[in-house]
Amino acid sequence: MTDAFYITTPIYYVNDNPHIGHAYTTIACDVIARFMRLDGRPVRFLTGTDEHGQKVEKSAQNHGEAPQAFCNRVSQRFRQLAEALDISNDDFIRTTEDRHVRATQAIWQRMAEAGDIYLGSYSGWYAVRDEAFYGEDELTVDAAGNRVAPSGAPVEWVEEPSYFFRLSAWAERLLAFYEANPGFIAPESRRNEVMSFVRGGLRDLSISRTTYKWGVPVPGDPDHVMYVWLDALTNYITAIGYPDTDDPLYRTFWPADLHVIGKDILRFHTVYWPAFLMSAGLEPPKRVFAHGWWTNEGQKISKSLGNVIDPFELIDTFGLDQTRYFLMREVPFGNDGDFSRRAVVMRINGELANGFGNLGLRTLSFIARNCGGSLPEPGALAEADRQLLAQAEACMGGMRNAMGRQAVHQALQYWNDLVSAANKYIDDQAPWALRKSDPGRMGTVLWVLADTIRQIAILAQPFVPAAAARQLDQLAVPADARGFDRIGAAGALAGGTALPKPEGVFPRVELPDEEAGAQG
Ligand code: ME8
Repeated sequence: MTDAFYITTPIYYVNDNPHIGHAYTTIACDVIARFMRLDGRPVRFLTGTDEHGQKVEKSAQNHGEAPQAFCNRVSQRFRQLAEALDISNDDFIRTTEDRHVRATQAIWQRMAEAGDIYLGSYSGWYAVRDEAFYGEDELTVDAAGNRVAPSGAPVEWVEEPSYFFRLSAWAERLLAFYEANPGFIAPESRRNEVMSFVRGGLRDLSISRTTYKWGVPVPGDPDHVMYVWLDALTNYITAIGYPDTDDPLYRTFWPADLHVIGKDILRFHTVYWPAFLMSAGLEPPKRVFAHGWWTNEGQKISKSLGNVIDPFELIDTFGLDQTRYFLMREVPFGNDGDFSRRAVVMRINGELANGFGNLGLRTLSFIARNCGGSLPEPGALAEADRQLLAQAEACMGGMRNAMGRQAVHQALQYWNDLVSAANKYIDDQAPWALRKSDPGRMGTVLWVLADTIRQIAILAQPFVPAAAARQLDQLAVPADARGFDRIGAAGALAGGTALPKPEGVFPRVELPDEEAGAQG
């Protein structure tokens, strides 16, 4: 099936509770997955938790819990987050599941059979927080005089027997792969970053550890556990049936269409992962998109600063659709962004309440009051009517193109332009003035508006699923007529349809007084 679409989030470490960064990546993937489904594509959407490695083991110890019990508990929080965000994932993978241990040992064996794994000993720097090895030349010294990784994570010296993956032998093949697949790494700036890193030469990669136990045992040498990143990356194929490459899911969905990740884990996904796969005789994914990082009111988010944003609290404060919309709209996908409560309120009031919400409410209330609660029959269309309806159809094309490039913010820009055009159309056509002078024309204007709102709501579904559904309910659009194939004349509303009592779908929100005062 050529139009099948497989999209994944990173699997999240269970060392700590979910925060806004996790919610962001997951929402972005959900928006893209919903979009593709509405566009008629068979979609597989995967998320889950990364449960092995030293970082998780230490965290379990700090909590005084056995590692598996600890993982069960924190993994459950990530599931709850997915539910609270109304995420439409098809599967939720945990790396401590049997299916995953099998897949990870199988890929190891394929890589070993290919001659890419050898036993040696590692001595060098390791950052537990990043679960990453670093060369001396990559380290810097922090304000307190300690050596730190480029991410700022503390490093420790490690010396132990280790299996290695012959990554050095893959540099040329990786570069050839990037050249042949210009869309593999996005955005473009990230592609350049990765290519220059690989051009600089690659060292062989340590892929097993002997100084802790919380991992997948290396086949044939249980003194070693696998490096957590080899284990973690393999989740993307475990979940579609690997090592059974004849599994219908594997056959339909591999290679993955899109791994969405944060910019912090680019190297693992665009250097190690395709090399592991090619070594094992498997195809690399089609695309890896790295998004940026959020700061909180201008400050880096960190536990020590105490400014971690709890996504559950955001949903309670602003509402789920509002939170989803803000995160997707505020920042061009791929760039860093700043979270501020004031900015959330401005987006909600400006675009959701005054823009989309008000458009539906003013149109449908007018119909309820003046047309006996049913949709008027349209007469002949005027130029302005045709223009607005044409813009709705063009909006679909623009959004499809943008979403295909993960330009999520741009898709929402097209959508907002359509909302603005519809609001302007009401003011220009002034149906209230036509009520006495030309009721036939008034009916046509209201029908054009209602059918435009229908299309706006259909297009809004991936982003604000609950509010879009309420708006479509108010237009009496049946559940099976809400796909993107109904954009344009194919789904046009029938005149005479009885409409339910209109209600607003997005109330305005206010900042608590002291915050508004302090900042305004
Ligand atoms: O890295 N802004 O897991 P993790 C935006 N287990 N996104 C952020 C963010 C921020 N401030 N902080 C985190 C891991 N993220 C590995 C992945 S995949 C095979 C294994 C998001 O729990 C972003 O998507 O540290 C980042 O890539 C992810 O959380 C890291 O989550």
